[in-house]
Amino acid sequence: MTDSSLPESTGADVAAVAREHSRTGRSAEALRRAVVDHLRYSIGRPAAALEPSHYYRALALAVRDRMQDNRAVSTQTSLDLDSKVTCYLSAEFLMGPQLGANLLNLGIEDAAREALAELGQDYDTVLACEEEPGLGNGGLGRLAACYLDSLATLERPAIGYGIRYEFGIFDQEIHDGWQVEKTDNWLDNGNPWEIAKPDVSYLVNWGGYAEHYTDDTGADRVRWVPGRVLKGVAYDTPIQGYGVKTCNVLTLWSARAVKSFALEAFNTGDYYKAVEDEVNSETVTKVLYPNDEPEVGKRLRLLQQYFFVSCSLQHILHIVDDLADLSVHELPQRFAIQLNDTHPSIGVAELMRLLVDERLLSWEEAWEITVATFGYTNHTLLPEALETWPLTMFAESLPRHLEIIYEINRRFLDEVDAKFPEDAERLRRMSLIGEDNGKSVRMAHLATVGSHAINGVAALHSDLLKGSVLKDFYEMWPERFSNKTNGVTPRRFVGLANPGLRALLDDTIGAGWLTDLAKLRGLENHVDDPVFQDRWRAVKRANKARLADYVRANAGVELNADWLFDVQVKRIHEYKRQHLNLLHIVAEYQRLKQNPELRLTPRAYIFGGKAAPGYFLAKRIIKLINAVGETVNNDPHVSQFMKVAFVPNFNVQNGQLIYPGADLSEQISTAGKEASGTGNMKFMINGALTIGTLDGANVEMREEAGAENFFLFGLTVDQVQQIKRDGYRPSDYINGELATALDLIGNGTFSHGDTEVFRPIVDNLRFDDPFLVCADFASYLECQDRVSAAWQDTGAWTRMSILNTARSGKFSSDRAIAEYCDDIWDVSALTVL
Ligand code: 26Q
Repeated sequence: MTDSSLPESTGADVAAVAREHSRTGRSAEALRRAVVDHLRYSIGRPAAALEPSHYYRALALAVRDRMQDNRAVSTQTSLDLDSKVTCYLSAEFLMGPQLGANLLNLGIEDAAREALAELGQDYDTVLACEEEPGLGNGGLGRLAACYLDSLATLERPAIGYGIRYEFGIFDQEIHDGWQVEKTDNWLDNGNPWEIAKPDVSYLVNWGGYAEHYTDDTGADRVRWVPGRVLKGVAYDTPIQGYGVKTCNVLTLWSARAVKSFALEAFNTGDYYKAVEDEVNSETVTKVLYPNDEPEVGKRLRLLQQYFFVSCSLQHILHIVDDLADLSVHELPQRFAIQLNDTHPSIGVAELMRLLVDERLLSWEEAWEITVATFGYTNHTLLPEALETWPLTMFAESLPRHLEIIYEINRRFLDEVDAKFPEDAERLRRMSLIGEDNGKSVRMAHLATVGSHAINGVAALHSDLLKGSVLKDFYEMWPERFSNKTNGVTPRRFVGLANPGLRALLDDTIGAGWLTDLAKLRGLENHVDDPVFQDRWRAVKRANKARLADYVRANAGVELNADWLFDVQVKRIHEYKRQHLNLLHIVAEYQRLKQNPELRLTPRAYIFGGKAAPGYFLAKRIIKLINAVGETVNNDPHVSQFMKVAFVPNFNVQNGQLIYPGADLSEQISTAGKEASGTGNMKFMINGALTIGTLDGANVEMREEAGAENFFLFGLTVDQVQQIKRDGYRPSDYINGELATALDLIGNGTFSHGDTEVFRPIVDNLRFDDPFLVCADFASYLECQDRVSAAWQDTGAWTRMSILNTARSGKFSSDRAIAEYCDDIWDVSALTVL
């Protein structure tokens, strides 16, 4: 090391570059030196033993150094200028691989490529060594990650708070067509992005009882005597904005034992119980729970939620006290806390407890602060997905919080009663405590009552929220409700995922679109230019070839990149209707079998997605996709016109390969069921056309793209509700090609004669069909025929593809975050110099 005392250079001249600091320099030479330093001092492997994974870690550490430098300045600026900070509380952050994204945001991709080349390493090989942190299930977790990117890029001070799961979402393997879950060991090779902060740690109580007493002044006080105490330790990951100095932070909490807590605090003398408690403590942040599990209401899940929320709120109050020398009364002026769904909603009661029991504020003062600080984003209307906790479990786990919730409820119901007198039914509906099938705590009600702003995630979803799940609350406080349509970050989902398109866009409309996606509208000027159309097609063709390579290697299916690539990737769920897609495939198969002269538009059907391990039907749908694929792909005649591939282990990393390679995006949920969808937006930005229902953000995508550039089918929300009211009978719709398709699946055509394996799916559709697959089938089939016809006119398809990208600007997470900042958080930009 020679130059650590020298100031960092900003000049580009050779002498200046030579003097650049190894920890902060942006030139290829400084990066090369940094990598060599880290290989020696942080990784400690002899040169002869170095593999690409070592270079990955060294480069990651070098990149982290550069972000830490920005991070220090960002924090200082924020403190100096008394800025307001957004705290985004989320049980999930599905970050995806970090190295590529951080290099892009720092603007040092080319320098890194050159540095690695000088060291004899291939850039893509080194980047591919990263094990992605899968700390989320799907849309909700990925949304949180996109929002962190936008907050930093828009220079808004922000902290993400979550859980450092040791095991993220399981890895999916496909054995004999079935999903097999493998544990995700993402930390096995260490995590170069995080910095452990053992000194940033808080105690978290659990269980026990609440003790009421009178203090010296004669005031009534409450002390929580816990049954257990855990410790939360912070792990910080820097979040670098694109093209700016701003570098925010994601703080994830990891659970530790409090040494000898049981012995010292209570001195019960039960040594083995104490040891057991220590072991148990660390299991709290071991594993991410999959959604859609039939068995919910697990005590450990409640503990996870309370654990990370308590640590986060204690941290925020610590900043208020010690660092900024503020009074807690100023909390809402300095911090906006957003609840990403109800998972962190226990925070409402926890902040009340911290303010009333520990800071000795009056109830009224504490409540005013709490409501002014919290905002709540709802992500689902599915009644089975609304979080409730059995009252007895809640009482045993969080006895003091239950008392607080009762008091919130008492005052709240008084307010309701004052506004809507003598309406007992309304009080029952709105209570924070549910009385149907055993008493429970309704977390969505707690989040709503404790927040000054409540929002849905797409226009339709927000309207449905106001009209159904939260109708009574909307009538109570209409001014608190708004819509914030989701968005996705163009940096990752175009900049990184689609370098070909990025270059074409830079060339055609100039740089600048990556931070102002509305600029894509400029493409409309080129939509009829044949030269541009050719370039557009060439980019898509190359992306499809890249995807075909991946599918060959990972699904064992050979695809022709000239075919129409029809893609559905998302969690496997009945409401998302992967089985509707399959029924169309089976119908096409049947058409070919019946009429060998038929010349179908050749299509590759590509699926991907995980099923919750305990979700019986979803797992069988995966098996059916693979079974149909096997039959179709191995039929010499049929496979000239169609292929079916299931890409195993859909995640952020392979998503970046899949979205840009799609011609057609399947967004076919039952109207009213998909809150927003965000995959739909990733496809659209990358030039895929959508076949979709009027559900979630599809509605707005179609509005933006123009109805003529969107393949619409299916029942509307109103029609779905009407059919359900009238008593839905799937048999009314099962005829013609649908009847044949169901017969084929049931009679063993795709299962070597086995008539049992798919019976649960077929029976479900024939006799129940809760998501109206049968009712929408005819419309879907007719729409798919229009898709096939449209594909025949290459020029017209290309035009539609260009227009979809051109009109996708609204779906940038920058737009969404700007709206949150302006309408809910009141957080403004803070330029870091
Ligand atoms: C709850 C209790 C116990 C265990 C797990 C859960 C749990 C975990 C994750 C429940 C739900 C989730 C995730 C939900 C989710 O991803 N929702 C999606 O959010 C997206 C972002 O707003 C929307 O675009 C999707 O429409 C919505 O389905």
